[in-house]
Amino acid sequence: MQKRWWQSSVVYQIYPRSFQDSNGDGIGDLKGITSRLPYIKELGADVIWLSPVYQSPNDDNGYDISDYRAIMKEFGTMADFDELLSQAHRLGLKIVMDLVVNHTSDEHRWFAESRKSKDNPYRDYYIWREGKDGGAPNNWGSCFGGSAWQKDEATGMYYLHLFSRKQPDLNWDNPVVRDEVFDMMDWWLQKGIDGFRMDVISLISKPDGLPDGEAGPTGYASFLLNANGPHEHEYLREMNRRVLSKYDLLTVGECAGVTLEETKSYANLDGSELSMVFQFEHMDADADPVLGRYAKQCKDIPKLKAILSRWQKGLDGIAWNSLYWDNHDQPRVVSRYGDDSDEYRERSAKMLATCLHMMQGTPYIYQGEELGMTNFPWQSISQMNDIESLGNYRDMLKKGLIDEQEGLVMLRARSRDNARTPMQWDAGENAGFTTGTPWLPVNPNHETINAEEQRSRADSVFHYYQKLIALRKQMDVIVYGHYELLLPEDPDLFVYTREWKGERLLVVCNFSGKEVPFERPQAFRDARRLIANYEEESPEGVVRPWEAYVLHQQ
Ligand code: TEU
Ligand code: CA
Repeated sequence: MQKRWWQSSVVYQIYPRSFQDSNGDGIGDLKGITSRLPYIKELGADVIWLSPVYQSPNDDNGYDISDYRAIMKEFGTMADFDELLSQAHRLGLKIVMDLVVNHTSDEHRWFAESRKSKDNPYRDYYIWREGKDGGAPNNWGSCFGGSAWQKDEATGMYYLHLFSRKQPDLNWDNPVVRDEVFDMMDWWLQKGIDGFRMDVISLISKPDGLPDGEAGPTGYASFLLNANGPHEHEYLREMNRRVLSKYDLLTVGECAGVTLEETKSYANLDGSELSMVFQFEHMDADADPVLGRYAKQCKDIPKLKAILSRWQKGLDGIAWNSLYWDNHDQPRVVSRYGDDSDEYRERSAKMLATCLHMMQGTPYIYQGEELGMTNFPWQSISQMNDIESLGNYRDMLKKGLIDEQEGLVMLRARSRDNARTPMQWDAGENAGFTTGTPWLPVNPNHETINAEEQRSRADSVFHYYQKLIALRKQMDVIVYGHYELLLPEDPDLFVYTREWKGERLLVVCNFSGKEVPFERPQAFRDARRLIANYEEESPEGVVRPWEAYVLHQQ
């Protein structure tokens, strides 16, 4: 198998709005990111994924782009971007940009033209349909609540928006749209960026005839109808042929609704489409089957183990996995699957990191995950910003699926805002994120959870991530080893092995705060400890609360 650089890389995701403010306006920016590159270098990550920095009215915090070749004013200038890119490359860090081309902002000039008239040259850049029975063309719901269709007064027709009404979907069936997108991608690649994370790329080919979907109680269900459409792989292979194949890139497709089988095409090691995908099955493992992700948590460790194991074994030797718990859309994993109390927060954060980073695939670290940052203690919905959380809250309230108190409990656990509170750099004012008023409140626990404190303490979560990253750089068995799950039915222990050319690892993770019985397999009786989140060796026959360790057998 030909080895690719991104198979042994570790990616650090930055949400620019919340990473580092440099001019005191309370909003993160490019100069702030540049000032923090040495921190990322020290952690050991070698690729940075930048969430969108393009011109945007920020209806969805930059995932609604009004000019793909300009930098959002709040983030700085194109000169600031060029400086960030050259500083990153000087430090040996690669930059992967966020490509958002399933939709644009409604303030993009293409849409401003398209909505003017039915015969405008840009009309077919977007998806317009006549209404049906006095309403929307079909029953699709937006991922952000409400209908996926917006009636436009100028022509009396409806346009499709799987996300907010300010994010009209592009019509990928129009070859001119594909030309425009590929041209823009090449423009960025010519500047020297190192790849793309492709936003909801699994939704670009809509189902023929746009048929009604399963009218699930929330929009999320019908929006997923669009995943892996009839021309999906045709368009990605065209993108690969015309653009990607001319460079040596990391490309990761964010693929809502993608299956393991489909991923063997999306992320095939033959390089015909993308390097890898973000799949969502493990992210939906604790979602309510009816109310979706914005519902009471239904944590089920055997289910989580089965899903991740299926992907580990299913892609081995055929395609490539991404590995992630956190990103800007997910609640903080230490609050979701760990224990964010003072007693066990660091221990469980290290356990979760061990579980993920010892798997086959490219690991992604979301800003603050390396510190064990937690969800925010929201007191009221009015503190929140996220269009998806608030849209689903209003939708479910209106449909009588929840009451206000249930809604607050739900959003406190699941809102995307949990990932978007400012990065916690130090114990000082606003955690060192800004000298101004932060656009979203800083977590009060920054006084104890912050980068400065952890960089100075050898047994911190930060230094534990540093060790995991260093091990990946040294050991092929971590990068390429074959995966086997042990104890599939155990409700608390996640135990698996990796094997590569005679080297073997045993990875033991306790997803509970209990002491759990465990007999070490004979084959690892005299193996050495590679990394562990308890100083002392494990007592015989048990695994301690939130314990993680890895044994290495040459
Ligand atoms: O997210 C796509 C997507 O599937 C989201 O609906 C995600 O699954 C959900 O937020 C999880 O609750 C991408 C971006 O990551 C997200 O920030 C944008 O809001 C969305 O696309 C539209 O661009
Ligand atoms: Ca700023």
